Amino acid sequence: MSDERFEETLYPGWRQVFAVDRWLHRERTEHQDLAMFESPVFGRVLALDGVVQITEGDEYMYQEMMVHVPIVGHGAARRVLIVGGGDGGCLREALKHPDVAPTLVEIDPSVVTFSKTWLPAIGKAALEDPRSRIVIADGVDFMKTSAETFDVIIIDSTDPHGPGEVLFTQDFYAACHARLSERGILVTQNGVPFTQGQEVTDSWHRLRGAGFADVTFYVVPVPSYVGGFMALGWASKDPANRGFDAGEARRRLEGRTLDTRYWTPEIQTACFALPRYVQDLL
Ligand code: AG3
Repeated sequence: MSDERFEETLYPGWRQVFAVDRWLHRERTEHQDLAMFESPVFGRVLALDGVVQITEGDEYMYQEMMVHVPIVGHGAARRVLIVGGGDGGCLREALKHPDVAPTLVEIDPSVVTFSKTWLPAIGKAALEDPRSRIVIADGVDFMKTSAETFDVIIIDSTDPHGPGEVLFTQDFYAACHARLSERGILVTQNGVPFTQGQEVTDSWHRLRGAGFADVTFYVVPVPSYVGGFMALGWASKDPANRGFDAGEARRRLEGRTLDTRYWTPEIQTACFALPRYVQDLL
């Protein structure tokens, strides 16, 4: 092991430090600082503006929950939009549903290019799959100018600092609401409630303000995100998109088993059970 280190700079008073076996790429793109390295515990890691976005070791936990919970919740999703997620991981999960036609809208083409080169195991095949439509564009512009409708919209963003900030506004949530079909579902990356509770509270108010009938959060542990426990925002036009049991989740897959390492039909329902301190943020 070399003495190289990568220090995450998300919180002024709390640091996580990775030993770096090898630097793979580092660049200041037009939009953000991009760092890729190989670490002993997590394998390859992508950080944007000093914040870990994805690691080979634990990426499945986050990506599977961002994607399968809304798709299974909807039950008949065809048109799925992913905003951000240029690494292709969420796209890969969406493609596990044979009827889904996924569109990915990513603002930073460097994230797509360098993820294909340095994190091929995560999303290269998905990013090159003929079923995937990749659009390099600003997510807000796309949402406001597109005339398309989607059954599920997944906001796979960075935290609300820098380029990701606009993706946490009520205005943007309202634009998503307008692009969703009748029973549509929006899910959002909403931070770590222990350290970023205000983000959960703010998003809850804004998602409700944007007109969704059912707004809550669901949770997933992600070891490489400092604090370890993520809240994902859930905003749905139809309250019946959640609250069903594991048997119903199985029936919706019509005998297919999703090839997953975190998601299970039981977790589809269990993930909506919120610890008291998270409930208190709403
Ligand atoms: N984007 C979510 C990164 C969130 C990091 N935030 C944090 N640790 N508070 C991941 C992109 C993967 N497709």
